[in-house]
Amino acid sequence: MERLWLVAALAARCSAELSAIAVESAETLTVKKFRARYVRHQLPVIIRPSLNAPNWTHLDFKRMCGAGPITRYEVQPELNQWGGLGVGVPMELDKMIEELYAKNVRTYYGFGFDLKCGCPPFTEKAELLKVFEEDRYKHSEFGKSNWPELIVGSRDSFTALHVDKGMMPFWLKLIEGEKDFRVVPLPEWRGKLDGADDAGAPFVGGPFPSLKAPFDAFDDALVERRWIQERNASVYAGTMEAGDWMYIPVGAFHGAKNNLRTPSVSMSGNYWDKTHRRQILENFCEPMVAERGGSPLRARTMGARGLGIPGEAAHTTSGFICLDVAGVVADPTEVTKKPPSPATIDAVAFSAAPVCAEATRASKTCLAAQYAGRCPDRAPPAKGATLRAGDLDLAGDGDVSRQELGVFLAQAAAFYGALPDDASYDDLKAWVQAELSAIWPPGGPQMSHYALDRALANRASSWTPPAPPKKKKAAEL
Ligand SMILES: O=C(O)CCC(=O)C(=O)O
Repeated sequence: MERLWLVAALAARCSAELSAIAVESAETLTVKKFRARYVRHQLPVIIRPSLNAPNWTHLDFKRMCGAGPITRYEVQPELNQWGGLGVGVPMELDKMIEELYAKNVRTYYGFGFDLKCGCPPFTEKAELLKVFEEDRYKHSEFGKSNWPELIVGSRDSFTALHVDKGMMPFWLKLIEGEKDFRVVPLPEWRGKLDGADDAGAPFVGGPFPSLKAPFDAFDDALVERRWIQERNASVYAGTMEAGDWMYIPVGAFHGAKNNLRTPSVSMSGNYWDKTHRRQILENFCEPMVAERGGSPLRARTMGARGLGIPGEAAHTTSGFICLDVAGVVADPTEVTKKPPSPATIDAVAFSAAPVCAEATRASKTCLAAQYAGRCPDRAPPAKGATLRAGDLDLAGDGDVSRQELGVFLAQAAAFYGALPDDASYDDLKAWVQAELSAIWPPGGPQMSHYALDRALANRASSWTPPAPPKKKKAAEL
């Protein structure tokens, strides 16, 4: 009996190891297989293309993209901020690349360089992997505008484990260098590493997960003992070579460490497509509504403004992203054309039919000089403009898009009591889309502020509160 126990204990010990992140060939992994094996099971995967893919280096980026803006962070895990990084300092990309490749540089990370606007010579040639092409996030007024972004990291720099805003899935292509990834998928950490009543649990759970205290996820012996053996969680590890792509599923904790010998250059983007919709709604949006408490309709539609937090033009809220994911403010004209395949980043970023014809997020956020000749000239968005309650122009760029009007209508449904307090995202979608189509039909031309005011005033007269539930007759009681 004792011997049996010993064998079982030894087996448990041996199995308390990191799990390997699967590696798939880009040539054989179809979109269908990718969705069935990885998206559905919320598992990470490394996708490796054939050797004849173009070989870009940091020198190409220095030459092609020049002095565009990037933000430099020092790796400071002790601060326990997002990704274990300190305060960001604005820099020029070519200077940052020079600095990273010099000797004895500190552990720096550069984030946020907008490849779409800042580096057309690259995006016109670089292809986006087929499995990420149906991205809907790039159409959102409320997500990050710098899609895809260039990330550069010094030797031995790393990002501490974190979950991306709104639990958004994430892809990253390593262009130069080598990266080790550690990933804890959502089904592996929830209930095991985030216990609300468990003081020893390493993660804060819920819709806005984070590390409770700094923890070195690259110390494999520590992870194997504290998380895998003691808490029975599966933690995934994998090494990316130059050219590889990484997929990080909805709500997964992830972090990466750059090689000791060489700095790294990568491009990445948050994204979601129809196969992630339900996962985001169930794991992020609905728990966020529950956590905010009070009226579910207000929690679904208010964003920062309804909660009395002063909004900023540059500030985007997760609540607005949920309205987009749920299809409440989605514009059907933006998903009409699929890019030809294999598609360059440029073709994908500018694939929506009205991109150049009308104001859309991509054309609005690119500085006129950078996109001269392709899209209408536009002034850059006003920085730091403060939103007032009632403003429609959430992005603060001088235009009102159908998505922004959609948010306003969703909020009006709550203010005017046009929908019951417990209206679901689907109820909101039906009401907002009907109102949107009446005011500004899909594909219709940009409306002036005056025309919008008039149309809204007209519709508002029909926004009557739903009838209160009928009182039961005495006999029924
Ligand atoms: O390259 C890295 O360190 C990973 C970056 C990352 O995880 C992110 O941007 O969310």
